[in-house]
Amino acid sequence: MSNTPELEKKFDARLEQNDFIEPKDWMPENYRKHLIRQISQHAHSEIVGMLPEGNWITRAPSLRAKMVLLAKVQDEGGHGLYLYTAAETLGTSRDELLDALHTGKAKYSSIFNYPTLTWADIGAIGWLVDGAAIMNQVMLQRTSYGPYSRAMVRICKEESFHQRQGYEIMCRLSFGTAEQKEMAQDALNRWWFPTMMMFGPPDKDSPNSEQAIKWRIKRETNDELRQKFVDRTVEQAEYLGLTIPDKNLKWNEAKKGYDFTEPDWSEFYNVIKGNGPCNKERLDARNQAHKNGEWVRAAAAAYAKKKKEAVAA
Ligand code: BYC
Repeated sequence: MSNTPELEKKFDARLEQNDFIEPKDWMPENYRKHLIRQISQHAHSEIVGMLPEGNWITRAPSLRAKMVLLAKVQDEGGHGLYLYTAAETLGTSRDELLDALHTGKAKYSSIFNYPTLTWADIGAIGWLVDGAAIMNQVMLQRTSYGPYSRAMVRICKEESFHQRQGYEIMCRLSFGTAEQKEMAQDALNRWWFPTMMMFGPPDKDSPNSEQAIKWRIKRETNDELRQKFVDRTVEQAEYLGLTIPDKNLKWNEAKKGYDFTEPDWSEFYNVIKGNGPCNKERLDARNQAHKNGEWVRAAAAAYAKKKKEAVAA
């Protein structure tokens, strides 16, 4: 068996060549742990992310809007599935991962701890939240771990439909009555800064970024992605005739990007510690859903056992 420094050297050389690392390949223990943390948090975000939007399925303003929203929320359940499966290839189990979510040990995206008060929030989530998610996930298609990268390729295709679904709602409202436009503006006002937090803390305060970039898990930093998101979104807001709630937003010719106000990072840390407006509601809903699904898991396990016995007989 080769010794660890030798294996590490080979591993680094493969990263250098942009090779994918696959489940049965040797990898440093901390690389494996880093990936389990990030991929599982991502999976949790997908399934917790179903809750704020699920809140509006029964109240969607038309049959078409209801069908589109249902499809979107269902896709998110599928994204959770791909990601949990990718995490399992690293030697953890679905039960362990879900337990960490249900007991509040694992994080999920801060954004899903805010409430969806009006239909315009469904538009703002699709436009801004999915827009931010895509910005981050496009880079993750080139992440160094094969199963995560392949999950991301598929997820990104579906996310672009989600972003358009949201922008379509924002178009309808912004070009509708004065009251509808006001609803759209109100949603933008409430979702703007929480969306900016999705990219994570500023690079100088991000404990995981440097190593993630070295391992080619992340290809761009939190600040780089946040800047790209702002630059892309300003024009979309202008088209809608809506105002981004930031007085400092200004084109900076030297950096060829916008200057903008940072979100309130104390609010971010408070939310990820469990004290956001909906943290308790979200965890309670996930725990209840897991409990309600117990008979399905038991039935599936019994069926699998019977099938195995039949094959063996
Ligand atoms: N919320 O060192 P850092 C979606 C944590 S979209 C909560 O920069 P990293 C969806 C971070 O975990 C959202 N926690 O970390 C969209 C770390 O704590 P731990 C999901 C956050 O990992 C629509 C600490 O803060 N997308 O799914 O280098 C509908 C320090 O941060 C957040 C992904 O998960 C946050 N916003 O960078 C439905 C993408 N930001 O773990 C669903 C994959 C930071 O050390 N993930 N933290 O205790 C990533 O790209 C990276 O993990 C992050 C953070 C950019 C999120």
